Amino acid sequence: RPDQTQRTKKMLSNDPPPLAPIRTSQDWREAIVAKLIYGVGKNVVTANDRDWFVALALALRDRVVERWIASTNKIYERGHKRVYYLSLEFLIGRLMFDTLTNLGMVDVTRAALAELGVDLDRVRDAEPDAALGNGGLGRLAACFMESMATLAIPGYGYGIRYNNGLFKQAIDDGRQLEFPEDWLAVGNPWEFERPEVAYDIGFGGHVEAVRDEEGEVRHVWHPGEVVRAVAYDTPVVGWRGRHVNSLRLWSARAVDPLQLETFNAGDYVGALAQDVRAQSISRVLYPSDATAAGQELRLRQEYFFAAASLQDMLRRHITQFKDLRLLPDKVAIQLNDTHPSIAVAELMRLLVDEHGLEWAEAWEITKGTFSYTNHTLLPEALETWPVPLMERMLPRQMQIIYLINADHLEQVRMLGMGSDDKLAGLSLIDETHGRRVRMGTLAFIGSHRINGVSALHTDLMRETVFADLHKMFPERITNVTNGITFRRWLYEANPGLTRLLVEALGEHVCDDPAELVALRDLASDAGFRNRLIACRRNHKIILSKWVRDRMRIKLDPDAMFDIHVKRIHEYKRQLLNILETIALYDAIRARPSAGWVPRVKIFAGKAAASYHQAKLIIKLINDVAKVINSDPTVRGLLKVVFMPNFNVSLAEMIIPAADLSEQISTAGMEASGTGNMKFALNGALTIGTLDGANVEIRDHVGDDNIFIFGLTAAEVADRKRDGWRPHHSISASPALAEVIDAVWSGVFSPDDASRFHPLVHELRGDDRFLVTADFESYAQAQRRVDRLWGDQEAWWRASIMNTAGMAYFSSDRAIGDYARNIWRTTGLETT
Ligand code: B1H
Repeated sequence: RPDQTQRTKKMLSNDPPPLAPIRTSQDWREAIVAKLIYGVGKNVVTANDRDWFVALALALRDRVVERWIASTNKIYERGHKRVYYLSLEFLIGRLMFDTLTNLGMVDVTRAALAELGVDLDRVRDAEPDAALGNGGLGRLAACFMESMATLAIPGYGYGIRYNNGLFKQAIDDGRQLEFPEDWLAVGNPWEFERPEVAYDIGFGGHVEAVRDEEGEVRHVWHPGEVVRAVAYDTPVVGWRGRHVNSLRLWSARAVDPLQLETFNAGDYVGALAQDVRAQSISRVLYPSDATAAGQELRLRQEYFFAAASLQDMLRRHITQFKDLRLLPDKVAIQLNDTHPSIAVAELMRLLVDEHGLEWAEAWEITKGTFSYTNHTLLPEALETWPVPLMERMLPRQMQIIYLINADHLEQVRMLGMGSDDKLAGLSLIDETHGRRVRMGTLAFIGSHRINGVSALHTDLMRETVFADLHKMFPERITNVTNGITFRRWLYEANPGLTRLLVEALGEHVCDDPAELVALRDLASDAGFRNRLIACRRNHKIILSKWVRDRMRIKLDPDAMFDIHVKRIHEYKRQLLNILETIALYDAIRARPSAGWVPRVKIFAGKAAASYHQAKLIIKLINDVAKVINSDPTVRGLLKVVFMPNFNVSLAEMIIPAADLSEQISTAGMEASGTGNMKFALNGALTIGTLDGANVEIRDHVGDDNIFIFGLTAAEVADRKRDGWRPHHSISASPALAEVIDAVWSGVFSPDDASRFHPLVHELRGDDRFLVTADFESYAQAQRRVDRLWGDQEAWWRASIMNTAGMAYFSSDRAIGDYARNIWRTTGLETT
């Protein structure tokens, strides 16, 4: 009875058997307890916080799965275009409150657990952070996944399921120590292993040219090594649970994990060696941020996940649409920086070698399908791979890159840009320091759109790194300013502020942040202000407790919380902040009763393990903290704290407690920044340079409500062109000169006077990040901050204007921009 089966299948696929609806906390409590017993194997008496976390996650996942299957079916049935977001990083953090919030189940869950004597906040803390990313780039990918689900855009994230995410940072005697992170140690209840979704990925070997029956040459790649990629899927729930997308992460293993003959011969380690080598690909996240990782294993990671993802999406496309020429209509692939850009060569290989398409047609399909986001112009972050390494590891892909380059350089000549120096700069092969493949150029010419991540950064892309490519393809570069998901960074991190916003503006503000502008009418409303103050104070107390319990430092919640949290990097200039902190310390000691604004300076962030200068900056901050925090003359006026192990969950606690947000990178170097948006959304005032998205934040919150200082990007470029020397800046600022002398002579390192000489050498020598040039302007901006703090009414008016102006920085807006201008698609209709 074929029709009958078809009908039954259809009925079931459209209508997955519904779970009992959750109407009351009792229903929900029973569902959770059932998971605790049958999913975790514990009872309510023996369960610990982690058991409750797993039980709740499994119960929630059931509620998500129905919607997930329905969403997936709908994508298929509508024949809708799919968006694939390829990223080596997804810095997700915890998922429990994302899911609860987006399903509207926070309150019912709190009540259900309370009936069992269990505290939801403790269960929340039992979830480990999924830290599969370094910093802004990885967190952006996570925000984008949530927004694609919210906008019901059929979006699939593809990445690597690292066993060990970003290292754990401990601070010992003021120094960073790194420990492996182990987020999977307690199991991951959100994911589904898909052992049946597995692809074989080749490496090395040789290429054979064979002639087919028609006399055409075909290229067959015979890899020397094959590694298997296995899929793990995590559902991503959008706001109000209307749509659910998939994050598919690949895990690596050997095709034959156990060499039985070797084992039987007694070589037990050798018998497993292939599996160890294969698994090393998905073992650990490279901990570099805004620098290229540059190791052979990293290239293996990049190819492994790009190749697996392409095979997966081509299989899905061919099953549904049969015709690869439809790829650009039905598939958009977004490359998150150059890290997945080997996919351009790999797609060409699949289309030409495996599916027999003509080269020219394959190239049009490739360009029509890919687009590429650039996240940094820092030269040390632009990926290039040595040609000999590529030839050895990916021989066919390297041939294809040469062929792409030949066509590309031919086009350069046709456009009359073929002078020798131009050709050398535009070539896919950089010949200046050994022969290396320029992955940025590959991503650029293989894409129909290339975007920067803020207006300034996109302008600089056109003027600097991609100037010649921009001349060749003047329509290709476009801007999509970054955004953040308000669900996590406002509703979940700051429920108090969210409640105030809902009471003031109506529930609808949660669905359409554009309505936040109406808050401007309340900027001078005393009642609203006082409730905001209470909410901020509450978060400052929570943060103070954390610092007291873990660091034994007492903070005054009535002091200004001045916060600088992000990766530690010279261009982000934590050094500028701590130098100005020392100057402030000197000034307070000189005139202790001059009416200083009490401040708490909070720092947090990780340095790449091999980045010595950044690690020394961490040590300096900690050494300065030790001196200042134990000096009775500044007690109650100044404290310095370096919070260890900054991560997504810590950010969720810190950001709502901030009065002042430090965004002080050297202009032209921070492509966008997204922390800047999170702070401003939560009502912190920004002290910042005209860099990255700070420029647009100023435009949206108004000049009077942000503290801008320092050289502009153009001025920085001028200084560098004219042969910048820090000498004049240092001698023009007695305060700065004194601070640098103090650091040099060991005032903060009496046990090792020369400890910070490398930092001072840099400041007095090249000062590549223009710390000394901006010092005075920064110090003056800090005194403007003090003055505004002195007028609390004015301060809180500015704070409200910040929250009110942030709608533009929602990742829903950013994803809307990508969908319209780059992916050429829309969301599915949801009801
Ligand atoms: C950003 C990176 C990055 N830009 C190389 N570049 C990496 C580069 O492992 N690597 O090799 C890892 C990360 N990350 C950041 O992206 C920018 O610095 C921020 O300004 C920006 O906000 C963020 C998101 O666009």
